[in-house]
Amino acid sequence: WHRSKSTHPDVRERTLIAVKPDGVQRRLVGQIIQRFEQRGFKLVGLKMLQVSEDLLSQHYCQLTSKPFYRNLVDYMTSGPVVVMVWEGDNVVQSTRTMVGPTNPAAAQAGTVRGDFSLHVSRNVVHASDSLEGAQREIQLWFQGKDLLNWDCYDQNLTMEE
Ligand code: IDP
Repeated sequence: WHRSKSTHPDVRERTLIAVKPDGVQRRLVGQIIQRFEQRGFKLVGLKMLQVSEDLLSQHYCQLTSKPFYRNLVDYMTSGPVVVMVWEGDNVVQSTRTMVGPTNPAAAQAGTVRGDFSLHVSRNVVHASDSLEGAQREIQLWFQGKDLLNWDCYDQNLTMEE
């Protein structure tokens, strides 16, 4: 994405998506990535890691006093996660819709959680829930140098210039 070619002065909206340990163990990484790719969003960062409790407590800073927090930490540190940054118009809200509500019991078929999960404590995927949240989470999980500004050859077909 060359700024000189664009009428947009800044990089498009970005969000943080993570495949949680249950999704990685169940070999769902490819299918989850495919959904965001085929929608037309652009992948600008990707890594696999074993999450530290310290990172998690920052990521879930609003949840540390919840009764389920200890279980959440155990779940999220039970194995590797695959964390990604996706870019595109309205990407925060659109990917939240594609992921479905926090509790998979309420998730519609066709959403990631509605298709792949049953329980709130094993809901396969994380997606930032607001623009501010996305910016905070992206900074927490990625260094700026690990996010790429690149031209996707078909972007004139998927995005409005
Ligand atoms: P979100 O992941 O849809 O943004 P949050 O409310 O931020 O939802 O909760 C973060 C994560 O904490 C959820 O995805 C889920 O894994 C876990 N969680 C949320 N509420 C509960 C609960 O009531 N019991 C167990 N785990 C929960």
